[in-house]
Amino acid sequence: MSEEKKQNYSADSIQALEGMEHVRMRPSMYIGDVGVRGLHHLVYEVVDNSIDEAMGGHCNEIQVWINEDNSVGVRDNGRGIPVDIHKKEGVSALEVVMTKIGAGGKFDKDSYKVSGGLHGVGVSVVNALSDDLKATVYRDGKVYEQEYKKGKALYPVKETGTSDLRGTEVTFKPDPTIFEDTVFSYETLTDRMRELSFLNKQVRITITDHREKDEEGNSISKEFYSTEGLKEFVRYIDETREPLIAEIIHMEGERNGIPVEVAMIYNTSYSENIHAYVNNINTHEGGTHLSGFRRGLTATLKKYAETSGMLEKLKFEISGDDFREGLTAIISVKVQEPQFEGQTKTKLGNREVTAPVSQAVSEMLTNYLEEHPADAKIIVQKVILAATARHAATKAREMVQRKNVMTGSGLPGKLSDCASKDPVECEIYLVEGDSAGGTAKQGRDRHFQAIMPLRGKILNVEKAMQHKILDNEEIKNIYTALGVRIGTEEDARALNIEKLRYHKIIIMCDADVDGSHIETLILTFFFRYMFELVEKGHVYIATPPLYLLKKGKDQKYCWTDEERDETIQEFKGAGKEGSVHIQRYKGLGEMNAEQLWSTTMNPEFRTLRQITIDNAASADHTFSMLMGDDVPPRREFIETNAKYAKIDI
Ligand code: 0RA
Repeated sequence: MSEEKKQNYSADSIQALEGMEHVRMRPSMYIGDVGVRGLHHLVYEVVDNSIDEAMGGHCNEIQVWINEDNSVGVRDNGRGIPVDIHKKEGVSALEVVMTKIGAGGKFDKDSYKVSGGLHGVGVSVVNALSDDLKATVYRDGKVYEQEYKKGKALYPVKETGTSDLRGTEVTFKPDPTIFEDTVFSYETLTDRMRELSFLNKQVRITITDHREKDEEGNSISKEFYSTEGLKEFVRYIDETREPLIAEIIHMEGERNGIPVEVAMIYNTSYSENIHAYVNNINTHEGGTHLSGFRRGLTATLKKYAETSGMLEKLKFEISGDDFREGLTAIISVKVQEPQFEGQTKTKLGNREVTAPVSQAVSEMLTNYLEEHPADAKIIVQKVILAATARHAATKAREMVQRKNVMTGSGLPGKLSDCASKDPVECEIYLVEGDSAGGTAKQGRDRHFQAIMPLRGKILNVEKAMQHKILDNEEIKNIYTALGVRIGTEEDARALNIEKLRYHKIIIMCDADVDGSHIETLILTFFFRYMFELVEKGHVYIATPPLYLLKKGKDQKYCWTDEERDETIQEFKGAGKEGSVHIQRYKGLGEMNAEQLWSTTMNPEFRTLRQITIDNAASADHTFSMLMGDDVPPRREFIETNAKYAKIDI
């Protein structure tokens, strides 16, 4: 920092400036990462402030928009950030909020502040990481504004006019020297806004993308408004599943000063879909609130089943899992000082939260069971069926486990393992079909690339019971090859990930409709049973080329239709006689080993699509739709996405 700058700031401002410098030096400490995730986190941070304002009852509309230059605007109709001079700092409160790390809302004792992003860092962090940011406040009949560059105010807050409006508007453009990529995804933001509208009912949230126009020339846009909150959230997630009971079970209230809201339903599927939120953040790793939910659910249902005498003939114990088969549930708690633990800091640690959630669930469920005896019976029957199936599954699991212990000699016969034993450098290709598997085996670098062919269609795990899944030859092979354990009885998705034998798991399918269906089946399996691998970024999709273009001695692989058309022009432009020969690759089998290696497997030239989970609840909805019985919505999805031919979950 130069002497000159120092002179212009008070001691506190110097600290503030250093805070802002620190954010720019170590952005990941504040926003997690500087990739696509971190980029979108900036928007969530700004929106969270408006959500806070809504939760305090001061605002009911939030607008978010992406501009053509990839800057993003967020506007609410709240009270507006105060602009009067902050006593201690000697500058406008707005400037303090915008430029001082950790200042956000500290001087606002009245508002109900529990939100504030995963890292709870505040809008000043967004400012520090933006090339340009502009804040506009509509308050007391006036309009005020201030602009910043890389977090530094360009001028003191100024009054720019009069207005009857109320609220705050922030527009910012992320700094491209900090972020790997500064292009916002409309889909990612849309998923989050939908989720926020369910979690904060009766707030109108709109998202608009000015980069994309519809047929009439209007920017594409979506509006979310939820009257019933979590109840509607459950209905949305289970849209294409068949309900087992008449109504969504729902409760909302406060226990020991902790606001708790829960909504749940049983459906005819066999998967467990519980999404637990703390202060609007999806806590993937669970924690005390989830334990409270499970405890309340198990205790209440068990008691009911025992009292009703329905368990008399059952010869074995019912386990926790059995109560959650075919269950879709959302839990949302608001915690004043959340302790986030776990590897991705998405596990709630606060002990005091378990009992209130457990009590709330018990009361809610007890009431429902008493008022709906027919549904109660159906639920208990489903639990008994799950327990019976699990009993069979335990045997299947033991079989696979035993095989796992023998690892080395016990690897699947179909696996062509690699020479290296260092998981960090090792990759496994899960290849559609034996023949393509053979080609991949010839083409690979056997030092670090393992190949395992998968035969035919892999089981649709959305529609099969657990013991069937664990009995499936292909699925057993995947577990054994990867070296991970099949989940424990308490948690079907808990893997011993430290035993993972390959840090890259690459799904390689034909570039046709069947191939993309198989890809989706495999992804569904990973999402439901090996979530941790997806979450930690171990799962990838290989991208074989779609075309090989030849003219004379020139040849070029193309991955998209646009690329193909450009190459045709390029080849024609070269002026040589003769026509361009176009080969469309329909399957991996049409390539020889060398071609497959150079286009799709050689790390120097290949493109791998890493599968990431932006939004678990939205992915849940997508997978149940893609893999469920409901054919029309599936068709619509595949058609609307055919253009991009990609599946991001
Ligand atoms: C502190 C005090 C007051 C409003 C806010 C913060 C506020 C912050 C944000 C951020 C985005 N939108 C916002 N809206 C309001 C107002 C206190 C008062 O008027 O008495």
